[in-house]
Amino acid sequence: MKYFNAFWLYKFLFIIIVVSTSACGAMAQDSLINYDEGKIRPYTLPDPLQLPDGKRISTRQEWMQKQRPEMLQLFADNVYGTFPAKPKELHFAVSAIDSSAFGGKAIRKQISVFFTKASEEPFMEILMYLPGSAKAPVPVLTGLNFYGNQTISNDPGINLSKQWVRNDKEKHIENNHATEASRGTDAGKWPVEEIIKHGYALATAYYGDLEPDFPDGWKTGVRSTMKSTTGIDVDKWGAIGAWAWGLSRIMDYMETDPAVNAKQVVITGHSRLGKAALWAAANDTRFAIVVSNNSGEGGAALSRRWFGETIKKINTSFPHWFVATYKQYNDNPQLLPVDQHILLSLMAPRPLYIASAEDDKWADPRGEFLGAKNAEPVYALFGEKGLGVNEMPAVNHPVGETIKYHIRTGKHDITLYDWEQYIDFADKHFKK
Ligand code: GTR
Repeated sequence: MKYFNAFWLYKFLFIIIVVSTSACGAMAQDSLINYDEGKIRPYTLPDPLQLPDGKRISTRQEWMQKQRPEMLQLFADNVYGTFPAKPKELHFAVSAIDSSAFGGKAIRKQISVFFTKASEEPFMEILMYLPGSAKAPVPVLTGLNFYGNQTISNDPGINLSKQWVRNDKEKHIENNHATEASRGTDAGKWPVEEIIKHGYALATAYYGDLEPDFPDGWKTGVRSTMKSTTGIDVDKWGAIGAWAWGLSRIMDYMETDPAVNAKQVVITGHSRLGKAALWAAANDTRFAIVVSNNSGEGGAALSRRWFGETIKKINTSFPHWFVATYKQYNDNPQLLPVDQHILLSLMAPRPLYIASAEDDKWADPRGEFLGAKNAEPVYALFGEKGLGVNEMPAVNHPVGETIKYHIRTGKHDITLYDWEQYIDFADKHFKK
């Protein structure tokens, strides 16, 4: 009996130890995520105007010729990887044009972008709507979508994506494939008629055409399929790099379409696709205006702030998004030679809009605001005005000029309110 008791006692103690250590482990993990401003340790941001040799720059020429290329390279080496050039054999096939979309208000075009000589995979499909009434070439809003082109509208003429798509019951994505029922399931994020009404074209493509979003997605994405063409190994760039590269290929198409004004293309992106939009626009200055919606960690939010998602967390949840070097900063963001305000500075002097959502604490709204704020010195070199305030504005009160910022009420999302601000912003800067 004694032996029996001792056995159960040991077993009981063993269970307690196992349970408590795993609980502690979970607590240690959780405690890495901070939502308390008071707990943020002091940090020093790298100065965008200080050259790596310590010298400070003071002119726009020095920025463009010396500092900008250095900073872009630091982001390539430490965060997003190489950004391959336009493939020589890139070509397009406009597969369908229909001028009866939205009751004749819009012209729908679907364009296959072939990345190699062969007119087959690998390719990306652009869905485009143009205002039906436009006489002159129109400005464009462009951005990638999350679940396939057919999800952005109920328009039955949109080709159904055939690629791998993340399963989602509500969006009717089953067995990792889009179904007919998935049409229009993301239409709330894409106010097509509103965009057309304001005289803009909309161009989008499914991000999974470039790389399916899971750790092994590179095996079928452009990092693999384009390896022999670009000469760039798969580990020299990440999934965000692949998506960003696709945005530049959309831009390539815009330059060939006489119905649009390729000098007035606004690049947009929500969340992880906001990160991709920023990286694309940093590399590709053909994008005239840059919009980042709730892009958070690895997007517009400062990494040195310990609030919401962290470098460690993002690298753990999404090991395929960035290059391996980025993981070296998991526990030491202060050692990163750049921070996200410098990524935003790479947009200068182009108009830049950064947006947050009040309930989107994970993306660190204040960190996004400070990212924008700390890009101001570079914009000032060009005589361009930034936010014009030092503190975060009230919700739904956009601030700024060439750099603009808002925090809207509500959750992590891209809403009609957000699009309305971006259209106003583009109208103002394109002097429409
Ligand atoms: C989250 C991720 C964020 C953001 C978001 C999204 O899970 O942690 O960095 O990118 O996904 O893309 O919706």
